[in-house]
Amino acid sequence: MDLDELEGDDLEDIAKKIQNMEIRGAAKIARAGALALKRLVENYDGDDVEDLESELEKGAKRLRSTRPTAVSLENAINYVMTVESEGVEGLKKEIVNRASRFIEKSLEAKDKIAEYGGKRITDGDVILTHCNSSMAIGAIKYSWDEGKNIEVIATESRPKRQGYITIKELSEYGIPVTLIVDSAVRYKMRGVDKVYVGADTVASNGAVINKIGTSQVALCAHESRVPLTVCAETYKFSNKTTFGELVEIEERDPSEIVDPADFPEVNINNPVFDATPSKYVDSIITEKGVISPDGAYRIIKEMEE
Ligand code: RUB
Repeated sequence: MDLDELEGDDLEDIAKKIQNMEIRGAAKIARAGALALKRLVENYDGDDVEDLESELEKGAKRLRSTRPTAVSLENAINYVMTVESEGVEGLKKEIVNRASRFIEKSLEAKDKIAEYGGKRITDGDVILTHCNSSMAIGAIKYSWDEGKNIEVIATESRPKRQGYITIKELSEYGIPVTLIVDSAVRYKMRGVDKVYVGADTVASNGAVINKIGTSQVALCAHESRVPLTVCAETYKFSNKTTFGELVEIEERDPSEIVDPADFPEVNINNPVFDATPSKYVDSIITEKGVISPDGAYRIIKEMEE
């Protein structure tokens, strides 16, 4: 679902769509979070600035509760809420401007990452991707547009099968794409030249938090000496991890895997993200340039300035 399909939605409508994954992918949920705050102030018809500030805090809290792993959402909210205006009208205007600016910056970052990531793909490459990352797909499409003859292997990405979105998007673009189940990754890795994935969060130690299974893909890539590239905007880098906070891994409902009623005696776990240590990451493509995972701390410090 794209942002232009959220016409008429208020903050709560958008929060629900993020939570139930109608809106998904770390970049899109960040932009949707910014849009939700914009909608909140646009819909506010009171004249009490303290009341508006408290509504904004409540709205931000609600948005933060939807998908806890993606720091992109947290950073989007913080960006929009960093305001100085005092009156109701000034505050509303500033929130609207900052939300629009965040959305714009996010889309600009996507274009830059597509370009930098696309240039690093070479003619004849077979690229494996996991889940559905708009940033990784942007880079793949860029290389295709440059006339490179590439092929993509896409994992199914259980349990929600975001791989179906990836294969639909790439095949409609004309790019040859093969779907595999997640457990076929190691078997297929021998024929792969590069792995391209996205990220929900990048930690200060360069670890990358992305869709569950990414760390297994990374291990297989490492074993076969296939470089793993992460496409991630700088607002996916987590300042909090610098100070020792761990990234919360979202656990979703077991019914996304099977009907728990069919297995009443069994625990069913559905963690939906995992962390890939930096040693398995070759490079991270940001809108500011291509960095090694060791550069994550510097990016975070630059963001603070
Ligand atoms: C999506 C996922 C994506 C990242 C990056 O998980 O793990 O790889 O969010 O996506 P989910 P993007 O489907 O659970 O949201 O590059 O589009 O930000």
